[in-house]
Amino acid sequence: MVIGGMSIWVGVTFLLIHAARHRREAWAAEKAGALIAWGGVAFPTVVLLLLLGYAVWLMPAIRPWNPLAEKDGAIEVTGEQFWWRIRYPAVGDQPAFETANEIRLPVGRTATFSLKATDVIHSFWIPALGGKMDMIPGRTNVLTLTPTRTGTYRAPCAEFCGASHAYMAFSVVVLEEEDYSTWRSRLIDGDASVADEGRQLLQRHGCVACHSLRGLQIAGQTAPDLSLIGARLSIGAGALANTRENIARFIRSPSSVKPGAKMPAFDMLPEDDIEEIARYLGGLK
Ligand code: HEC
Ligand SMILES: [Cu+2]
Repeated sequence: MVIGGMSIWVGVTFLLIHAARHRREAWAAEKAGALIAWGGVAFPTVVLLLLLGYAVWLMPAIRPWNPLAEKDGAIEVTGEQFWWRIRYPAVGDQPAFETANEIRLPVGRTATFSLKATDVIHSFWIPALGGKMDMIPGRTNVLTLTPTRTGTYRAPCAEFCGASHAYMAFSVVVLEEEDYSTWRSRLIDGDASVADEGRQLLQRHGCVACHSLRGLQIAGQTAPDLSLIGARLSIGAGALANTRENIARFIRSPSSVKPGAKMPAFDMLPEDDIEEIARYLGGLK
């Protein structure tokens, strides 16, 4: 772009100097007509057709030709005010499972996402990995990406969606195949082995009315799944670093961290209970 821009600039500057130094003489109508036809019609048509051809050639890599056919194996991502519901499909004998606010992918394999929204329009965008696509209530959009390098990438919501739009992001962790399978199995097995005080507090204080946690009998459907939340890079969809103090802070007053967050404040709980829950959740990794 710099080279292209500079050449045009140099060309125009020379034309300007040339025009300023020479006496203007009238152009023959025929010569002027030819200039308009070549410079104003033929040249842009050829350039635009070439660019269009290039874009059409790139398109299959961004969007499958038949999105509906690919939906079955897709990772379903649903935008909610102000967090991301993520459902992984069943693969072989491994069942489907749900998580939130973090997507992990194996490197070098094409991932298909089916994108939805429940309330307002959000937008799915992992700048480091490729295309951006709207998430529209009542519609399913399909996007494919192929991560080629391991690493951690940030993905902000790219469509203004309400008061905490700026606090709605998820992380994408691209892993080697082996690490990815380990993570997947751990998430599927859930936290069933951890049975202690913290888990009982989640039930006693009604957190499970909204939240799910694999291994618990009751599983709420309206809030982020909390399984292995201690292993995530952030809490509150990128709003805070994942530390126990921050988990406690979020529980006490979600809306002072994220204005308009759809979780009630729990600052009336005994401080010991909040600390215990934060310790428990932070330890789920
Ligand atoms: C009325 C439903 C509701 C109840 C009850 C509720 N939550 Fe939430 N919770 C939410 C919603 C909605 C979010 C997502 C907020 C956001 O990020 O915008 C959330 C987010 C969270 C998060 C951050 C999750 C993440 O993925 O980063 C934690 C931790 C959490 N809640 C803990 C609790 C605890 C502990 C309790 C019980 C004391 C509780 N919640 C009760 C609805 C609820
Ligand atoms: Cu959003």
